[in-house]
Amino acid sequence: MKLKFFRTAFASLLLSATCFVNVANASLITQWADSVIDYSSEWSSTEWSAAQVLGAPDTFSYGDIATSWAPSSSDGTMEYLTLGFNTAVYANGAMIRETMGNGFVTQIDVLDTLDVLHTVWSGTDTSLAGVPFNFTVNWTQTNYLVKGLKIHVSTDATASWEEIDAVQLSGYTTSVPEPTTLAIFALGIMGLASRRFKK
Ligand SMILES: [Ca+2]
Ligand SMILES: [Ca+2]
Repeated sequence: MKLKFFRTAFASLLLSATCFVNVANASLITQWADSVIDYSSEWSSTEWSAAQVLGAPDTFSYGDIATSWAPSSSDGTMEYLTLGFNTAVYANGAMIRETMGNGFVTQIDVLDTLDVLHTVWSGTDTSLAGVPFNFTVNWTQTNYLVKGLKIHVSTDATASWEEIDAVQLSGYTTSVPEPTTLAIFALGIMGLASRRFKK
């Protein structure tokens, strides 16, 4: 009886320690886009270029401002930007800073390290109009590493230009174990523990 109690307590302690280590290792990082991989169009190669979305925000007012990307057409087209990030992560969210014609994102794909695109969100972009707005989307953490984002834009969202100042990716540097994985791991530890006590 006493041994059984001790065994269970020992196993629980080990499992708690394991969970703690896993959570501690899985640090959430957020990063700004670091490179332009591809784009449908850009207003020019300097002002309103695709490269204007790189790095931290630098468009601090709402309006037609050259430090944001604008496609070559203000209406009637479907556009996209594919952006790279310095550190590949198990991604769980993105933030797109809209600074003109807000409400234009139609779909977000993540680009994995084997260059395969996966759609993680599509729907209605509910960004507030008239102010720089951080459109934030979250999804279930990917079980593969993500190195880029493809953002789909409809220029028919508003009668004005549609413009993006900056894009952020969030995710974990290590894969967070799923509950089933943890349960199997716990069973393994209990098995090991009971074998040790039987000797
Ligand atoms: Ca438009
Ligand atoms: Ca910018």
